[in-house]
Amino acid sequence: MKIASVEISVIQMPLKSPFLTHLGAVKDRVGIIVKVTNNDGISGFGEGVAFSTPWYTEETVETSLHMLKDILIPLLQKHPINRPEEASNLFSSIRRNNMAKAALETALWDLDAKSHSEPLSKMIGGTREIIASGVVVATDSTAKALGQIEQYLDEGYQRIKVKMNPNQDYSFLAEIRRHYPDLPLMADANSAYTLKDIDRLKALDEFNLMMIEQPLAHDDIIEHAVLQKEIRTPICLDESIVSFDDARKAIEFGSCKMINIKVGRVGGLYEAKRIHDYCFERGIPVWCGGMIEFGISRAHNIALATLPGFTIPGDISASSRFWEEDIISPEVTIENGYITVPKAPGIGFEINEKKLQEILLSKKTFVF
Ligand code: OSB
Ligand code: MG
Repeated sequence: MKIASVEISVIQMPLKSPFLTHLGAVKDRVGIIVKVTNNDGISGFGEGVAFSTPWYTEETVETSLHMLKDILIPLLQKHPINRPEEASNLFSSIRRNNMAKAALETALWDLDAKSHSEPLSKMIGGTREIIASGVVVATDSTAKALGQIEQYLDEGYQRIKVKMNPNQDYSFLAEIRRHYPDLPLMADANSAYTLKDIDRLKALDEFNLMMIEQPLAHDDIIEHAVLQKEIRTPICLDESIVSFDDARKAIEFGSCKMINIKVGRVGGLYEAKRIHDYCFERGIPVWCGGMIEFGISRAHNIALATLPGFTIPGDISASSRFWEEDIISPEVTIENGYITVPKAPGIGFEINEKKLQEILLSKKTFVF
């Protein structure tokens, strides 16, 4: 890959409505766009998905920018690579900072797929032409949640995920189930519980949830295995899985029965695919998580979710879920509950340069 330049843009856009979890509210999304251009003038795009504050993982927009500008881009300048698969190994000399790594790595994948005139989904071994779409309801009242669920089901979403915590669990889920007894429903706790809450979590078994996502500590694997033995509802891990080895250990240990794979959280598409392959061989279902992202990351998620082990609808919703106008063209849309996988080379979406310009905070170019 003969890289000519890397351009880092920081953008900011308000969400249509605040995204509420027990850890705080996201109202405005700041994001990082990485554009890697080769000597033939072909560009690949990636997106940094860290938040402005470290509420979900330890990374932030600022730490990602530091890693990209001062560590990862200089590393790539010094050690040219031939294939995007090599980026993961090159970056392994740097501990963690997975979202920064993924921002650059995914841009290299897009560039490589475009320079081979191949869709990214095909390049990584994807087999689906359409992918099932799910959506997240993240609000603080049962009435608002019911209203949003109704709207999203009208729009065709196949599965609803709700945010849950000790102030919003049993009676909240009971009310949703009263209205929608057969709805494919799951709940994400973002680490709101401890092992002291075993009985409380056991009581939720009656709601036939598809899974409970990340009930215990963000970095735990051991106590989730204890909890999983006590509850019937499958546990899905999100925050706890930041690498292939975490996934392997969690499965060997019985800490979860499914995994939410996020490209940013695990450091890129290569690691995401390794986790997928491991789970697929063992019959462990995986699904693609979301990061309240802009269209570029969403496009990478669509490509990832075409792999055969992604058997559960992910948090890959339409551009309109969060944005008045997205930064890609066409925008991601849902039809009968599915997203059509683009056939154009790379991520298969064009950049909406006008929108990108409108929400741009800063830009820096690194010439190779
Ligand atoms: O825990 O999966 C999560 C959003 C931001 C950070 C963490 C999470 C989420 C979501 C929604 O649940 C993701 C989305 O729809 O983009
Ligand atoms: Mg989650």
